[in-house]
Amino acid sequence: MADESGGAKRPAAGISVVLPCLDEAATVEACVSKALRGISRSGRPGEVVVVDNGSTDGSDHAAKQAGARVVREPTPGYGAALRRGFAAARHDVVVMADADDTYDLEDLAAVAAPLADGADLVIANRFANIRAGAMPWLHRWVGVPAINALLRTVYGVRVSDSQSGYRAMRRRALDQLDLRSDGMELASEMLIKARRRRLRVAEVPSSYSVRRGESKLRSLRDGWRHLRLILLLAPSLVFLAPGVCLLALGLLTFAAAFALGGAIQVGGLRWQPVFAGPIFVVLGANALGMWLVGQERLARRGIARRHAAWLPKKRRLDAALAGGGLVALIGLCIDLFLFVVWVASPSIPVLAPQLAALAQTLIIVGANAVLLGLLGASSDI
Ligand SMILES: Nc1nc2c(ncn2[C@@H]2O[C@H](COP(=O)(O)OP(=O)(O)OP(=O)(O)O)[C@@H](O)[C@H]2O)c(=O)[nH]1
Ligand SMILES: [Mg+2]
Repeated sequence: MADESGGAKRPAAGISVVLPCLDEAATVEACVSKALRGISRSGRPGEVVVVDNGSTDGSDHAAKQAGARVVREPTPGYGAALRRGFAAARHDVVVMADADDTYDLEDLAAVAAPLADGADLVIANRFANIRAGAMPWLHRWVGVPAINALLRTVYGVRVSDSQSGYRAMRRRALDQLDLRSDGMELASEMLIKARRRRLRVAEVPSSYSVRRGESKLRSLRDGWRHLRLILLLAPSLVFLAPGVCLLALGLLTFAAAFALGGAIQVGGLRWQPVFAGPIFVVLGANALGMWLVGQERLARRGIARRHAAWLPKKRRLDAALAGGGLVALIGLCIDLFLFVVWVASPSIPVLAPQLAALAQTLIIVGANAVLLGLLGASSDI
């Protein structure tokens, strides 16, 4: 952001409260009034920004009447609305909450307080005081604990209420987060990126009241969007772990195919390991290649560690071409050997199926390494 004189624009030293709002005519006015009282109690200047996505019940008018600045966001969704609100906010401290009167906005100074002690992001923990009937059983005992546990296991995020929509942060932290989600999964994205960028996250006890008006949260759709985001930002989980397992399984299967020389008899079933080995090895090697590419993409955006840092960028394509080419060449040589032996003698040599499977596997894995190297290099340009 630059001002008219060309210098960096400094945010004002007050509080911006951002409220995404979609058809909340019953409550938005009360929320804006409470937020303005909360700002005034904090003793600092401030503003309330309501982000509307085409409400049809007059929410925008009600918000304006109550003293909010209303901005509009064409892309539908909670995350899109919040990101628009963050961009429009003029103050250094940004507080986000809902426009459904479930959060105690008069107490916003308490939520923002840890920022003065060095926190970058503060989460208001609704579980400290949930009013009867404020949160459906499924969300309270299944949805939120499941997302908490996933975030803790996959990313080491340790918060009691990962889905709280009442949060405070500084402008600098918001810029570092570089948020991109359009939907409710923005709540998880914020925590994952805060953790990856080593921001300090604090929690304060808060409360959660019964909502008036219709909830915009759809448990299945939004639950899936959270899960998808958690997986997509974790290439080690999606690619590395399955890749290592498949590769190990493939190598074991190949070893069994060579050692046994034929089928394995399990009860009345006969199993030919020679057919399974190539499938496991090719899938495993592909997953590992995709892990490298995915990890590099996230590292470029500052959200993952660079695992291929030991190999300078300009050497990576050469390494992929040389390594992949060599592996494919070994496969071709085995094929050539089998062809020569077959031409020389009319009978099929011992272990020929195993050797042929190994040859095709090496050709595919080598060629894929070359292709992945080209893909990685082209995305660097
Ligand atoms: N502008 C805008 N606001 C939205 C959109 N979806 C949800 N919101 C607002 O975002 C806030 C959070 O949505 P809620 O429906 O309260 O979701 P929730 O708090 O997880 O669920 P409840 O506990 O049922 O309230 C509310 O103020 C909504 O009006 C959207 O697409 N656009
Ligand atoms: Mg709500």
